[in-house]
Amino acid sequence: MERTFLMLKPDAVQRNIIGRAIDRIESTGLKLVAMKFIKMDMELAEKHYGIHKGKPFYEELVNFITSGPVVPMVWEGKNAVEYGRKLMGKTDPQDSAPGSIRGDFGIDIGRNIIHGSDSPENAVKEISIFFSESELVEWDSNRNKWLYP
Ligand code: DAT
Ligand code: MG
Repeated sequence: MERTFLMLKPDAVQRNIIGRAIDRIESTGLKLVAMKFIKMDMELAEKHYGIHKGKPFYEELVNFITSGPVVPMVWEGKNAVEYGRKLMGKTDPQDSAPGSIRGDFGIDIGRNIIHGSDSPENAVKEISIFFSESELVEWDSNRNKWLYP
């Protein structure tokens, strides 16, 4: 089973979208492994978004992500990284299909509700930035036998 890192951004928290976004993720069959409610500081933001340093939107991005609380999460399941990206939609909500989180709740690329890992390698990195090994909860979901043959 694969793990992905998903994080609700400050706009999702401020607009009271936390519950509805998590409902979509949880309903698919992905299993929650870890979750926090935190305000990121600039050091954490620069670690998380370091790969975008130098891009024209970088300053706005790190200022935005530190502007209020976020909900970092780890979810586990079949093909979790790619499936997570599908649930989120495209980077720009304007390009995101209706039914996706960004497509249904966003309108501007600079306020796109949710972050999600783009590869299994980056998922491992991002999970380790936000969570210690002991915060990743091992548990058996009783619904798994109805989700997987
Ligand atoms: P994603 O979040 O879909 O993985 P990304 O990693 O390319 O997209 O960029 C990280 C975030 O930066 C993205 O969620 C929103 C912001 N961003 C990306 N491209 C942008 C652009 N052209 N203008 C403004 N913000 C942008
Ligand atoms: Mg990305």
